[in-house]
Amino acid sequence: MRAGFIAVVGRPNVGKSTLINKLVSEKVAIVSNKAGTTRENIKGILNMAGNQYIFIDTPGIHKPKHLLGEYMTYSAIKILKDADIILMVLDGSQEISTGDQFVMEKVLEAKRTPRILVINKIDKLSDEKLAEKRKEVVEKLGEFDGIVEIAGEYGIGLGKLLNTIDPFLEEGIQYYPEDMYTDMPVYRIISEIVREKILLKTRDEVPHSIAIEIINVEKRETGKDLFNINIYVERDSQKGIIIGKGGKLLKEIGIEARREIEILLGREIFLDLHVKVKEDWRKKKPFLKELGYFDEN
Ligand SMILES: Nc1nc2c(ncn2[C@@H]2O[C@H](COP(=O)(O)OP(=O)(O)O)[C@@H](O)[C@H]2O)c(=O)[nH]1
Ligand SMILES: [Mg+2]
Repeated sequence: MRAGFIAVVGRPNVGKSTLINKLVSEKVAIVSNKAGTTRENIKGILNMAGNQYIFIDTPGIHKPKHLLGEYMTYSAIKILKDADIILMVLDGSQEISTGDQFVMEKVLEAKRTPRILVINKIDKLSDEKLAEKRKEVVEKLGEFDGIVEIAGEYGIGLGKLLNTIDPFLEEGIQYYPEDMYTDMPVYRIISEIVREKILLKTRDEVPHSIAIEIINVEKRETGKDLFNINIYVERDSQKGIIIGKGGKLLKEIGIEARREIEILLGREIFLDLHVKVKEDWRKKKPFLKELGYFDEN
């Protein structure tokens, strides 16, 4: 067996989580068009042709505005030191920005780690634009051990990406059993599914202000288990938005989340969602700790 830990980093929204889900053919990380969707490092494991690829999805590297943001950027940067291979992902349909250059600075700090640049979303690019992009990459970011063009969402270029990673895998190692595709505990995945359904239905500051906590699960010998879940927001007004007129939006969120959780668990459940206000929770250390969004370092 050959294996390696592959850190997948980049600015928010470039398509890191979409790529990893596609690579492992399972939804390990939630995806939305909102920056800040991924809040912690998540492993997606792919076993193929005697190779074990352990992809580590990371929060987008950005300038933090609160303690949660600090934790997110810190998590992404920290993993760069431990990875065997770094994939830096760009949104090919956008100009290379100071944000991408900031990510690159961090990548360069892991001096000896092989680094591969992934130009994503090429479905949005003409051939001419793509050629320009290749030039721009070398001018604005510097040298890589490989450059691969993909459209993660459509599974384009993934074989080429794996081939580019292969030479850097380490011989004689298997880190995880072959039937394991993530290290995320199932309750964490359930919380993330609920959060995703809210992200997809809200905008502005609301998506960033949400936290999910499973309060308890009532196991029932006969019938369906009951999941009691709290949705935290930062303001009263946000609570109103999530509940919606006559409770309409919260009901929709509940139905969509429940369907997906039932597929994950392979059985039917009851889902009881409650919206609670915790003022400015993203700035509060004890609450961040409780949610698992904290690292003493
Ligand atoms: N057109 C296009 N959109 C993509 C592609 N990959 C991801 N996206 C979209 O980009 C947005 C951000 O994706 P996500 O995976 O959450 O980005 P992340 O923040 O880097 O993890 C979502 O709306 C995706 O549907 C792609 O290959 N092509
Ligand atoms: Mg993500």
